[in-house]
Amino acid sequence: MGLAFLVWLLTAVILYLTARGPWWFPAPISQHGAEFDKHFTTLLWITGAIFVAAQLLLGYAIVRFKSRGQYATHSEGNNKLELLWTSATAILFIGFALAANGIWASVHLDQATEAALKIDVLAKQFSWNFRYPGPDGKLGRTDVKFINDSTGNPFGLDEKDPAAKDDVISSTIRVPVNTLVELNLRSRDVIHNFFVRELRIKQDLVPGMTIPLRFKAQKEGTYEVPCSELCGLGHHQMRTTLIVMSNEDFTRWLVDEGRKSR
Ligand SMILES: [Cu+2]
Repeated sequence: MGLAFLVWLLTAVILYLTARGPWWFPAPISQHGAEFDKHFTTLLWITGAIFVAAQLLLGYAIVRFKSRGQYATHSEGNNKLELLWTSATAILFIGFALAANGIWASVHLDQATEAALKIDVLAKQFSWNFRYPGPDGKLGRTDVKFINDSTGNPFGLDEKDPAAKDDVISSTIRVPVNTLVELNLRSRDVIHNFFVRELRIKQDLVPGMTIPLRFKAQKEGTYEVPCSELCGLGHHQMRTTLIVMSNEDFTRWLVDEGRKSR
């Protein structure tokens, strides 16, 4: 009886901490972030109900089949039951995956239906660099042979290209609120990861690949962007901020920065 009570008590404590615990996700700031959360909550309710039922039954089994001095009997198992719970688990998990597929695809696969603000993202040990097209709307030409961190040219911008002159390079990422943004993620050395909790976005940056990532931030504010792939000794320092600004503030910032870079 004592053991069964302990199992039930632990279940009650877990339920209480889940319902009242102070640790939870920060509020989402994007459309698909809210959808992800809805899916997660549904999933948690279903798996939570199964968990509680299993713990209640476990306690019941302890009480009901407590050793009363008899010998245990050998069981060959029950094929029908095995088949039932294996297929039920499989259907549940495949169902969960299919239900979330649409949200995942809208972030990673859907073509943009509206004009997106394009930002080049370059990760390297151990910093982030963001590049904006500037007032002309065009990203300038780059070449690896121009890459020079000491002169502030991590992207390798070709100074001779007129389109490159007004490109804005920043170590923080600033975006206008309620605007579709398309990042092109690249890495110069090893795998890094672009992670913004409030956007519910997490994407690897893989050397040799340009990976597009779209999002629309719906709330102004400052959010942390920690590199989320162990990338070397300085990994812990590799963090920056995402600043979601009003449209006017963003335009002003871009024009100001564009002037500075010329
Ligand atoms: Cu990194």
